[in-house]
Amino acid sequence: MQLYHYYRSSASYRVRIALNLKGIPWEPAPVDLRTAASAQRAAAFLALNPQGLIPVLTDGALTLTQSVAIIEYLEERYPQPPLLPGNAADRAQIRSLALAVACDIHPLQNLRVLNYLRSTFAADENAVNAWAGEWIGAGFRALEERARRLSGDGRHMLGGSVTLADVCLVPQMYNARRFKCDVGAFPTLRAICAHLESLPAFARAAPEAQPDAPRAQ
Ligand SMILES: N[C@@H](CCC(=O)N[C@@H](CS)C(=O)NCC(=O)O)C(=O)O
Repeated sequence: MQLYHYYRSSASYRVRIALNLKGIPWEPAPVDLRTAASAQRAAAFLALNPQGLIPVLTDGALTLTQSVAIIEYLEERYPQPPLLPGNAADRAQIRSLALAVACDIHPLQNLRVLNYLRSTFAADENAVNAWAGEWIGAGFRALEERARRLSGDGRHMLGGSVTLADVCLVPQMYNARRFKCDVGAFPTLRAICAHLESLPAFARAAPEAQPDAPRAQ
């Protein structure tokens, strides 16, 4: 399998975590999102994903977009370890936690949204960080409360094993730190992330562990 990704794309980070957790070998295909390259808008990439967004997973002749759909494909093809465990109600809760990140929090800090704020509303970096912090904060306040109720051990969003909800949380916490969001009010989410980030599958998926990440001089 080949994953078109960028080291600090949080949607890509989700898929890297899922691939690693399931022990699926994958080949990285870096797509440079920085303005000078804007490789996501090159014709060759748009042929893969007309949305001009990463991640894209190819598996033989199959091309898939949308990180959550990709992870559910992996879940069906490689059921162990399950990222959607339990009964129908558990799986609905897991999806609800994951989609709170993927549908409601993350899209508001996507590169094209932030670039629009910069170009159309002359937002400087402080304004961009304030925008991101507002929406991450609103989303995390609700997730903090839900994790307090649903986590079985204070180390996972729901129950006591890694699920799709955890796979989505960790990259979003990375984004929160990147945009200098104050995460002090979210002790449950921070404790869950501290545990997950210590797991090899998560550590190997981290932005700084990717070959396309800038190396310290
Ligand atoms: N809902 C999509 C979101 C994908 C997405 O927004 N990807 C970002 C990187 S995290 C991207 O490619 N941005 C490029 C741009 O905004 O031009 C998913 O979960 O895969």
